[in-house]
Amino acid sequence: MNKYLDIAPEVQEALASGRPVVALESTIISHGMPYPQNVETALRVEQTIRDGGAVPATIAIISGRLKAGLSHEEIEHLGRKGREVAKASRRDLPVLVARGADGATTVTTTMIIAAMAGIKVFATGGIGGVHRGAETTMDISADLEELAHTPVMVICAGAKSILDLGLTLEYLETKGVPVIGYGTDELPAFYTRRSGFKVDYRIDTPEELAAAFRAELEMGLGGGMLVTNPIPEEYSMDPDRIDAAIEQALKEASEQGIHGKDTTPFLLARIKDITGGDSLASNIQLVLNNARLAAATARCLTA
Ligand code: PSU
Ligand code: MN
Repeated sequence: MNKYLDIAPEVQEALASGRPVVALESTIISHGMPYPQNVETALRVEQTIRDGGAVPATIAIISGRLKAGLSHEEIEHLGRKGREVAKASRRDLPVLVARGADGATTVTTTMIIAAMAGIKVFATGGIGGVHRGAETTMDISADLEELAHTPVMVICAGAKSILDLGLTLEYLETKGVPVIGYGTDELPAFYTRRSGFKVDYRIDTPEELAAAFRAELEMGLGGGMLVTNPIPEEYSMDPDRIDAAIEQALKEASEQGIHGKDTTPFLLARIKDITGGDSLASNIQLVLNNARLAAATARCLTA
C-alpha cells in the first residue's frame, strides 16, 4: 500500500470484504461552510451514508498523512480550524505531506486519495469548473482535469453559476468525461434544479449508474464519471434571488482583486452572507441528497 496513506480500519475492512464505501471531501468542511454547521453537516452526511447501507470515508490530510476515513475528533478539528487549514488541490500535496501539515481536500485530491484507497464512489455538493471570464484569467478548476484521469464516480448537485456552466460542459466533453443527469436531462445549477444546459445522458436508477460506471472501469478508459443530482424541489432556491447574490459576489471579488485558489471560497462565503444563510440550508440538503444516491449506487456496484 501507498506509504503516505492511512485507511481507517472500518473502511479497510469494508473494502477487503467487498462492501460499499463512499468517499467524502473536506474542503466543504473547512472552507465551504461556517462552524459549527460544517461539523454537524459532515457528521450527518456520514450517518446518511451508513443509513444507506455503506461505510463513509471522509478524506483529508492530517499531519501530513493522507487519510481515508476520519475520526469525529479529526472532523471537529478541520471544522473548527476552518480557513486556517490549507485548501489542498493536486499541486499542494507534495509540500503539505513533506511538512506534516493539515489539508482540506477538494474534489481533485479527494478523488486522488479515494483512488489510492480503492474507493469508487464519492459524494459532494458542487464541483469546481471553468470560471466566468476564464478566456482571460485561465481560471479552470483542477477538478475537471482530475475527472479526466482518475476513475472515481463523483456525485454532485451540478455546479454553481459562479462558473461558466456552458464552458465547463465543453471542457468535460473535450476531456471525455461522461456527464450524467440523475432523473433529469438538464445540468442542475446547485441551488436550483435547472440551468438551461443539457447533460450527455439522463439516468433514472442507481442500478444503471453503477452499470455505466462498471463498463467505464472494465474498459479501462481511465477517467471518472460526473453524476449531477438536482437539489430536491422543496429545498431549491428562487433563481432570481440566487443569481442576484452570485452577481453581487462576483462584483466584489473583482473589486477586491480576489484570485487563484481564494476565488471559490470567497464567492461561496459571500453568497451565504448575501442570502442571509438560506443558501446554507439548501447546501446542506443537497449534500445529504447526494449522499443517499451515492450509498445506493455504491451498493449496486458491489452487488
Ligand atoms: N464548489 C462548491 N462548493 C465547494 C467547492 C466548489 O459549490 O465546496 C469546493 C470543492 O472542494 C471543489 C473546490 O473541489 O471548491 C474547487 O476549488 P477551485 O475552484 O479552486 O478548484
Ligand atoms: Mn481556480
